[in-house]
Amino acid sequence: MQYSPTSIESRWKLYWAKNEVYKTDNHSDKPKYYVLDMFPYPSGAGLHVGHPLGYIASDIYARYKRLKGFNVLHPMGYDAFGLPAEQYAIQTGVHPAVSIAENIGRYRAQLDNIGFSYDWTRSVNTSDPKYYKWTQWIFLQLYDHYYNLSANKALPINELVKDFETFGNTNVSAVHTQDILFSADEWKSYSDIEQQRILMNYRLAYRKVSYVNWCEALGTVLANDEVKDGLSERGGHPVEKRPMMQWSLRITAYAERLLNDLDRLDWSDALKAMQRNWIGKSVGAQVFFDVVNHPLKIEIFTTRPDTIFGATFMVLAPEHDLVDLITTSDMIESVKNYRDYVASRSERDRMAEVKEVTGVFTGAYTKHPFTEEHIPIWIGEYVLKDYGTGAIMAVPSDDDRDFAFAEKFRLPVIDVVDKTQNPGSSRQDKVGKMINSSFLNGMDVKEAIQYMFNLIEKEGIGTRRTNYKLRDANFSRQRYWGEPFPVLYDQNQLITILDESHLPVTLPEVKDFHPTSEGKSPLASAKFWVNEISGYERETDTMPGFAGSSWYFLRYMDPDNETAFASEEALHYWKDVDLYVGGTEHAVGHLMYSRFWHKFLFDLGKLPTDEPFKKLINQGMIQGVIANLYLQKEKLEGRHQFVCAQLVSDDTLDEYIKIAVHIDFVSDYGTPKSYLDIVAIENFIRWRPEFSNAIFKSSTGAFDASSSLGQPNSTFRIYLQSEVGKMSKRYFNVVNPDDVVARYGADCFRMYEMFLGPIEQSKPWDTKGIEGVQKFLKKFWSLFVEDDVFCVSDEKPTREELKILHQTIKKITDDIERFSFNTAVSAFMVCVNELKKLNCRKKEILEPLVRLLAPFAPFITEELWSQFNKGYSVHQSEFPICHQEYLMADTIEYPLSVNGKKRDLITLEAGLSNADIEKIVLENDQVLKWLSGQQPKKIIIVPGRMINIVV
Ligand code: ANZ
Repeated sequence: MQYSPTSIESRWKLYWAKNEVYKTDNHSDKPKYYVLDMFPYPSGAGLHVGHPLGYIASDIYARYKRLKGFNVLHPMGYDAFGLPAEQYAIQTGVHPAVSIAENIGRYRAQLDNIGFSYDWTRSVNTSDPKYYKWTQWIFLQLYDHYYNLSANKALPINELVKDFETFGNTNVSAVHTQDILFSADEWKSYSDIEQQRILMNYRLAYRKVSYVNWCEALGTVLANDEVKDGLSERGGHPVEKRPMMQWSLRITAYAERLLNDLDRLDWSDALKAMQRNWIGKSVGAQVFFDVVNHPLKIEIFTTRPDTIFGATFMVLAPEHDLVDLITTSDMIESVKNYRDYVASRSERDRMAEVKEVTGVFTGAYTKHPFTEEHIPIWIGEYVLKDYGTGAIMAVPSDDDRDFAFAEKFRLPVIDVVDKTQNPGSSRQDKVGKMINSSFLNGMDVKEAIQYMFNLIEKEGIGTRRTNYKLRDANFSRQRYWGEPFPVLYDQNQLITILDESHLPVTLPEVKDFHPTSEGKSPLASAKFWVNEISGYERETDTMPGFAGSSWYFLRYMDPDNETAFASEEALHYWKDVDLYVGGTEHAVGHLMYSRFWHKFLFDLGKLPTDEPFKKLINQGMIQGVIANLYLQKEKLEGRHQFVCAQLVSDDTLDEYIKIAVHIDFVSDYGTPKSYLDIVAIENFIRWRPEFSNAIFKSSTGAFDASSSLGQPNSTFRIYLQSEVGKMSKRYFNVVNPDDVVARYGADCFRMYEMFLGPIEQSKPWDTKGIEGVQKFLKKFWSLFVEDDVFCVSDEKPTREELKILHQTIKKITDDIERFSFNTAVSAFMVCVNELKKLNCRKKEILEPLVRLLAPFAPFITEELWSQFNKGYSVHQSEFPICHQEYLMADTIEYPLSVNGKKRDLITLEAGLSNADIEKIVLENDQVLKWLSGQQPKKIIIVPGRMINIVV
């Protein structure tokens, strides 16, 4: 029997599948444990070696927990709706369902290749109508509920309607968008359309006109987290703000619970901080300022009411409704121009730290509520329309942005906090004593803040108010490849919601996947589908990518259920995810939306827990080496690019464009940070023909690639440099796990990925060390097999061998519990080396060792285990237990005393009985000397510590 990973792997893959070794039952006496991976979007590119990093870690843990006697749920599925398949459909006409099915096939093969212990019978695909039926169902529940603040949970909208019918809404305590007060009679007098409009203010899924991120090139609206620096994350296309009627989810209703419940989660501090910042709670007050010569009031939001005597100007968001009403005639022109300028800027640009300070004066003034002084009202882009009240009192002495504004427009600054006692404190720090502030003078800042909150409410000039940065989530996309909404509109735009019996509303076939020119989804052109139900039109938007991924972890609990998203029994058995492993890129989007949906379903009484993911680990990224060619940007008479031969020093790199090249290209033609010669240039052009018209130039002359291919000329060289960065198709640095597995075996691949470093860290892929892991596996094999024969003996192990085994069991158990897999791999290496040195072939040592390694290297261990003829899989065995007694040293050095006085040191074998020790002691020369023939009265032995002879 030879160690051949390929044949071992194919045999056991079949065996596992045939014998359903990883199938998990919903009925078990064992305690449950749920290990979840963030499911992938099955892209055309397939998996690269970076993707399985987290999957391997979670698989080790799942296997470990199974061996520890848990009933482990460890599923995998596909987040299959989304843009790339649709873009591909637009380009090629291939239906997204077809390309996705193909990609899923490839992903499945790649995952199987790595030996994951998923229960594939539970797999989900979010684009499968059997799955999205329930995504649509959850949407209907959101539509049918509102958030009641007294109950602090979601309640049926019908109950709210009943309240409206009996009391109006004056006493309703519910999260809502707009304040419109009405009595019961007024409510009853409203038309259906009016009532619908009012209820939209309360529903958890609702429609409103909102400014959305419109991306012309992609023809769709993007979520905030899909936009980076004013460009679409996918494709880097410009994004502008546009008003559109959209579905939204009222996640803001859950802001406080999403914030508070973070404390209960076993997540990293960094991740929790990201969620806290995203929610962005701030406690402040709304204060009203009268507008001079107007019956109007400006409502501002401030967290620093203590600084009110330092407010020297007001700033409104340029889009603020009052701007038109207060702007004086001489300022209309400049205000209009400024507003046009701001409309072209993204929210992110406006918030950016380093930027030019901009703004204009409206010509109007407010009256300070305490000093009655007149304060000029400006508009400025740094004040955002959608935060707080969209208006601020500016206090340049204590706020950096206000200060920059005051400096630029020469507005006065009044110091109101004496910071002299707190050297080094910044403008924003809330430390010091109040000055120039009338009745606040002498108070500490924190004291003054509280004093002002009370005073503002007492004087009736404002109210305390908590604000969140969190925004309701846009829930509409103008795309084909997403869940259709179960929503109909009649001629009056009155909404009818399809009930559960009409679900799923499936995607119709369309010929053209392009969004329509009015920015509607391709579904709008499927007229037969849109008008299928007479008298109504269907909603043609589809749901965003996060819809399907916000609850998939619940579906795995009961994936084939046709009458519910999962049975009550399954939900109560599995409860929540015990361990979730995934990338930090989902820190706010997916993880926030999933928590929101989970809490909502909990409010409905459907779930036994109100948080989905108890423990969460973010694996780092496996990076690639990006090799770049530098081509000079210069042009010759409108002709092509040059490639320069001169040495490029780091500070002249700006003049060059970088072109990522395949790493093989680099290693064949020179190492990074060197030059490529003419042969390399020719090969480069063969590989990237789009550069075949380039002129390659050196200090001595030019080389026209198109006409001179093949002419050797060693003076022409291309500059090369490398860096560590993302592994991505676009950098030509992708390593396919299939290739690594084919060469080294899946066990080696798994252990090598773990060996690369701590799981949370990012690290470059580098195959240098992989041979070390391969050697380890061969050595491990050779403990069991000599000259192709399995030769494990029944001989009793020595203390030393037992110690090596049990030390390793202890170390591996601790490491797995701490998710420290790289140190575990090293510990295995040390253990095997030591046993090899002792030439240990004993079953009592090697059999537990196989079970210990099984989570890490499932194939080789299964093969060796089969030689012990147990009749079941090693993955259905038990994890070995460390016995403390074997951990002790082999020998112990005892101080030997006579009548309490130390007379000698003796070294004894560990584990001797007291009788054995007495016998040895009484033969000791020193003892014999001190006894001088007498019999000892007593021999006191403290095991492992000391021996005393009383004479
Ligand atoms: C006066 C003041 C004095 C403020 C001072 C700060 C420091 P957080 O903590 O982030 O909630 N603000 C309010 N609404 C704004 C908007 N729509 N756009 C831009 N800025 C806005 O910040 C609250 C503070 O941010 C508020 O308190 C307000 O400025 C500003 F020494 O009021 B402050």
